[in-house]
Amino acid sequence: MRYAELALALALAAALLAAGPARALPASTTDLWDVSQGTVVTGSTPIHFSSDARQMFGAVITRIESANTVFGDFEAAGSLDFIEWRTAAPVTLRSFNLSAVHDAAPLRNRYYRGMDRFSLFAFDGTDFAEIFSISFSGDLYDPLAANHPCKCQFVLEANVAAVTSDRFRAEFVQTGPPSDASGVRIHELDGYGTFFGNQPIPGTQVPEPSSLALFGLAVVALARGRSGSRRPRAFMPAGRRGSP
Ligand SMILES: [Ca+2]
Repeated sequence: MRYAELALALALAAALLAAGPARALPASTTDLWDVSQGTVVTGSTPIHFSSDARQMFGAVITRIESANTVFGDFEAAGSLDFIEWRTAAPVTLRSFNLSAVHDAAPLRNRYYRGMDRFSLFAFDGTDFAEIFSISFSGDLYDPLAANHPCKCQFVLEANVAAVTSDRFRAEFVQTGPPSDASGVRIHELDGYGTFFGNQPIPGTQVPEPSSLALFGLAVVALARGRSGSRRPRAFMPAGRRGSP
């Protein structure tokens, strides 16, 4: 492959990566926040009897919701649930993966164990400082089933500015009205010491799509210039890697 073609291929790959293809990152049992690494839960709002607060950090304690942490029911829509945890030693966090699951169609939807907002905090020695927050509207739970066939699972991979702490907190805002299935259900919350390569890194410049397009045009112009009067060979971009 000629230099100009290689550069163009790299530009196309960068554009595809910037688009953030959907994928489902499996829950980890070796991440920074997993109970296998010594993490302990230090506090939370009430947890549903069918689950345990530690299960969103990899523990398997109860049998009914054996892989999930479910917050208490009969709270008003918009109520806030939280959980706080401590790691065995300070860790430097650079990314996390959140997996949440609400009850499935056709009888249920996001108003049953779904959430409108997720926020993440790290203790800075004085208080819990917010390091990430995202609000959802409409069907946040994978309506196209890109990550899960039940169309009810949401997986969020995100990078955060590197932060070192041994105490963390997460908050979840409940979507549905009070019922016996209104408490938010979290499958897993994993923390990592490395950045996800397919997500923007806070504090770094992300090329605008228009910039990428201009860069691509420049590369094409360079390729034509280097090839002289010869007709440029057709370029077939590689298949979109990483897509489900
Ligand atoms: Ca885990």
